[in-house]
Amino acid sequence: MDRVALTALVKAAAREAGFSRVGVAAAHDRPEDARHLGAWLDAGMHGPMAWMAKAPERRADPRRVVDGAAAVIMLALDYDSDAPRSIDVVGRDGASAAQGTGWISRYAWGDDYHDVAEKRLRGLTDDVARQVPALLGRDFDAAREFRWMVDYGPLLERRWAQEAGLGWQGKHSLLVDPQRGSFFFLAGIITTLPLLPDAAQTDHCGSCTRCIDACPTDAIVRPYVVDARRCISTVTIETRGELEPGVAALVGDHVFGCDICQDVCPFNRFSQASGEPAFAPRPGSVAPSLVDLLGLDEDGFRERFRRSPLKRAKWAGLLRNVRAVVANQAARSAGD
Ligand code: B12
Ligand code: SF4
Ligand code: SF4
Repeated sequence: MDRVALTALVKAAAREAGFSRVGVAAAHDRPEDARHLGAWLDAGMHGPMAWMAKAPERRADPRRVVDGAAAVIMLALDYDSDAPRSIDVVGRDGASAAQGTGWISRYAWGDDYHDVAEKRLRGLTDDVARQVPALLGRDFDAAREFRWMVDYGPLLERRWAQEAGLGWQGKHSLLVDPQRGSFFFLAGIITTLPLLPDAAQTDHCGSCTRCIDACPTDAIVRPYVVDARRCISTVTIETRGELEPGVAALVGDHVFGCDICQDVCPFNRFSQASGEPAFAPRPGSVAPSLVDLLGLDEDGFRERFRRSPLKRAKWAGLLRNVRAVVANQAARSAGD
């Protein structure tokens, strides 16, 4: 079989489907990752995300997920825009906070990336399933031989993406492309196709510690290790029910997600607007007015955040976060 032609076909189909970049890693066990993930889980760093603890050994070995897996195809989907960075708009320590304004993470300004990526993954799968049998000289059972996932599947996406050459895992734990920074999503496909692997990307963080120093909650407890319990992203998106007063104070001006560790990263100076219409900021998403958000009833929330990542927080969760931000800003002005 012509592995070069097979790999070229899959990569062309990925670009055709609308992914920004594609890379391939060979499927194998990564025992060190399994150990690190085990230590993270044992320390309880996954916080409220109990689903992360389900069958962790599968995340570090794709052959446990797909029988006969030979390769992992990793895909990037850029989402940056020309809109300002959070650190230039809302306060980090309260010093320059714009009163009455909150922050929604830039990944959440447009359509939900799960929907966008899944649609493209379906297109890519159909395309490959149509073309590949001629090269393989046999039938191709896409349902069994091509398992795709975005986020919730059993795959340490950033580790496999680093091995597939799409970037390196920075000290904030996110994947950074040396030319484009880190504002991109990932998706992965575990496949039986014997694709040719790309060269892994190497670490370019060097002695930099900007993300660690800038994190307002000290969630990056060691280089490459994020304690999700302390991360504003977890608190504002994944935590259900009311926030403990100490935790509510941690969110600062963030009503949904957090961009600080990425905004300070020098590699995001090279980041460019993706031009992807699905991720273009919807009106009112960049630095939204807290009064407007507080005024939303449940129907208004559904209407404004239809097909948006904010639906994950639900109306009650978003309003809880907005109330926390209002209280944080009131406490700051009282201290002025
Ligand atoms: C759970 C999760 C979260 C959790 C936990 C975050 C985390 N760092 O693990 C929370 C809710 C906090 C979160 C937040 C965010 N997330 Co998130 N998240 C995930 C998810 C579903 C799983 C991540 C995971 O496996 N964590 C487990 C830990 C143990 O894995 P790890 O950090 O990679 O750990 C490895 C290394 O650190 C290494 N390691 C450990 N110790 C040591 C020590 C040394 C010395 C070394 C070298 C290595 C090392 O080994 C570990 C195992 O391999 C992935 C999707 C996926 N399936 O992979 C998305 C994902 C990572 N998230 C994503 C995004 C965009 C975000 C946010 C930016 C969203 C936002 N703006 O609010 C923030 C960023 C916060 C941050 N700094 O991480 C993107 C990242 C894209 C990219 N360019 O990297 C992903 C890939 C989703 C996607 N499909 O696009 N997320
Ligand atoms: S997303 Fe925010 S809270 Fe989470 S690690 Fe990065 S800077 Fe810290
Ligand atoms: S801010 Fe510095 S340490 Fe953090 S990911 Fe970027 S280059 Fe690496």
